[in-house]
Amino acid sequence: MNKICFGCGIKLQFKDNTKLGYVPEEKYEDSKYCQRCFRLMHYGKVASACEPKSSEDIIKTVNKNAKNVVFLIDFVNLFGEVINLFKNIKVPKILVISKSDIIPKNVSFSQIRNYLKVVYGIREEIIFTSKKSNLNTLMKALYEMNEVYFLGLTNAGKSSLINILLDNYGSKSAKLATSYRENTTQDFVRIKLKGLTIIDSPGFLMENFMLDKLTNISEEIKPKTFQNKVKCSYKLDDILNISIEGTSSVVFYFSKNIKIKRDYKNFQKGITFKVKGNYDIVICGLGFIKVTSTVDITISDDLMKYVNIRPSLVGGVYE
Ligand SMILES: Nc1nc2c(ncn2[C@@H]2O[C@H](COP(=O)(O)OP(=O)(O)OP(=O)(O)O)[C@@H](O)[C@H]2O)c(=O)[nH]1
Ligand SMILES: [Mg+2]
Repeated sequence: MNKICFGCGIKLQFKDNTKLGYVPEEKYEDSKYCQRCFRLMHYGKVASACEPKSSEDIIKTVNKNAKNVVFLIDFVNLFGEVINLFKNIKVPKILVISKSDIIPKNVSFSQIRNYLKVVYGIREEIIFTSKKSNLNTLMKALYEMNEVYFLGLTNAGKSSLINILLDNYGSKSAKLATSYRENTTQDFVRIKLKGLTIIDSPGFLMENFMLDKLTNISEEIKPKTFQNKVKCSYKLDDILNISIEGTSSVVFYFSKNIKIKRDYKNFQKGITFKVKGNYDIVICGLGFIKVTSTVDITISDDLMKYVNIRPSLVGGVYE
């Protein structure tokens, strides 16, 4: 009989310890988890992941098999490319803005909701949740369904949210594997929660997506504002260096672990482009920078793939 790892959804096997799903033969019968998930859950260690499922494959499977979808996006990853993944799901769906605890206090949920409707034309129900809040509202929506797929970018918090739902409304023992690394869940995992079946999914991976321990945002974002008058460069630890020319307020929305240093002498070389006032420069997976007036931005060539421009999410004209 095939056994599936409850942590990541991959088929358990004891033939090859370099492949996914490996568990030592003597442990095979009793194991619920592959060695990778066991180590991840107990020691925070993880072997490098295998070839991940492509976004197209995930969407194809879901559009073919799913009856309902809960799609998670966290606050720092609300931009066109991710919204398009949501739009490609053709079955009844709800948008969940996950990790709502990282949203700065000066940004209201209704502001974000309104923005998503006006800028991206989202008509579906939008629910804000975190590991600690608003689970009842989500649960109420889930009880209307028999079966639901949880989808979203890698690291959006799908498995964590399912674990919390299990904790609060069902079994306390079983746990899905979670981590700040990408591609923690490797395949679909079916979970029973009372009369409901939840299917955890491997996250969508984007090539242009920054993810590491430092950039993982674990608490409320505290925006940092600078008044830009002359040309300056802003160095975000060793992750990002960006030069800004023009008179504008510049507000950084990043993890508080990332230190920002302004420099008036050493400018960034690379690609220069104009950003209009009340637009955001989104650095995928990391955070975003809001400018209130038109500025010239310079960023190194190799970091350009992480950049997305969007109408300002915070305090724009959509409030
Ligand atoms: N601040 C905050 N962090 C969260 C929340 N939920 C999850 N996280 C963190 O986000 C990271 C990713 O969580 P996972 O549940 O593994 O994400 P996933 O969507 O299942 O990721 P994949 O399996 O790779 O697709 C972990 O470091 C979690 O601790 C939340 O509500 N608030
Ligand atoms: Mg997961």
